[in-house]
Order: sequence, then structure tokens, then C-alpha cells
Amino acid sequence: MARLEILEFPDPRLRTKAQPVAVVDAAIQQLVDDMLETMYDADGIGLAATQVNVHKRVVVMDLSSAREEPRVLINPEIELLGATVESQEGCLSVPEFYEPVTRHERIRLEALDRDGQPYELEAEGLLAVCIQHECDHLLGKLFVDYLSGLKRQRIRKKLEKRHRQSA
Ligand code: K2U
Ligand code: ZN
Repeated sequence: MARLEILEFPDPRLRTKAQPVAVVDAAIQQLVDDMLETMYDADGIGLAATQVNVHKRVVVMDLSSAREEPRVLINPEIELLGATVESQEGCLSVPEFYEPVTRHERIRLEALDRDGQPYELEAEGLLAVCIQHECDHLLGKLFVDYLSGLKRQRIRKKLEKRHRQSA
């Protein structure tokens, strides 16, 4: 297992569109395991492969309080259902910033699990929000893209300054 580096906004690599996984082999399973270790270490409830500079359609999540219920989404496809709802979002790639984002309150998900087996589920609440947030990452989209240009620029400037100071 390995902890991977998480890219931070405005790193342009976060804008890369992920490619579908052709075969769920040992290399993909190792990526899943490394992403889970990285997500748990960063206290996140989700992580997309894009965030660790791997441009494949792979997402891991764990919304359980005990942090013992990992979810693996390979080649996820979602159908947006229900009304829209606004909730506070953060992102491991936009650390320490939280802003309201509007998402669909319910979604239907089709994906492959860590063994390459297909599954589907309907999700609502935080699980639905997180799945939409992670699938946006695979399209090179960040939650700051839903904010005003002024708010996005303010966040970008603050993170660029923090990156310069820690260089
Ligand atoms: O993609 C990521 O950076 C992981 C996010 C997932 C997430 C974003 C928005 C709403 C729900 C999940 C991180 O886990 S951000 C930290 C966090 C933790 C709990 C609830 C909200 C945000
Ligand atoms: Zn994120």
C-alpha cells in the first residue's frame, strides 16, 4: 500500500478527462488500495483517481463513521434523479474551503467493483452528493466551477499563495 500525492487546485492536471478502465487487473486493484489508504489518511470520504494524477475512471469512497465500509466505483455511470438540493462541499484538492453547491438529491449508479463485477444502486443524501462530486473529478470538473468567478479567483489566489510559501 502507498499514500499518493493529492493534486491541489489550480493544478491543470486536475482538468484531465479520465479514460475508462479496459480490464480490472492487479494494477487497478493496487491503485484502488493505494487510493483508499490515501483517502483515509487525508480524512476524506471520497477520492477520484484524477486527484492522484491517474487519469482512469476509478473512484473510492467510505462514508461510514467507523471508516470500515470502502466503496469502489470503476467506470461509474450515473443517472441524475429527483429535485436539486444545495449542500456545503469541500474537496481534498481544494483544502480548507467549503462552499454551497447544488446537486441532484438522488442518483442511479452503475459501476464495476474491485473484482470487476458490475453492480448498480440508487443513492440519496450525502452518498448521492459525493458520487456526483467524484464523477465530476473524472470529467476534470471541480466544485469551485459551480461558484462565481470572483469566489473561484479568491480561492485560487489564496491556494497559489499557500503553495508559494510552502515551496
Ligand atoms: O473528492 C474529494 O476531494 C473528497 C471529498 C468528497 C466530498 C465532497 C463534497 C461532499 C461530500 C464528499 C472530501 O471528502 S471533502 C471532505 C468532506 C468530508 C465530509 C463531508 C463533506 C466533505
Ligand atoms: Zn473533490
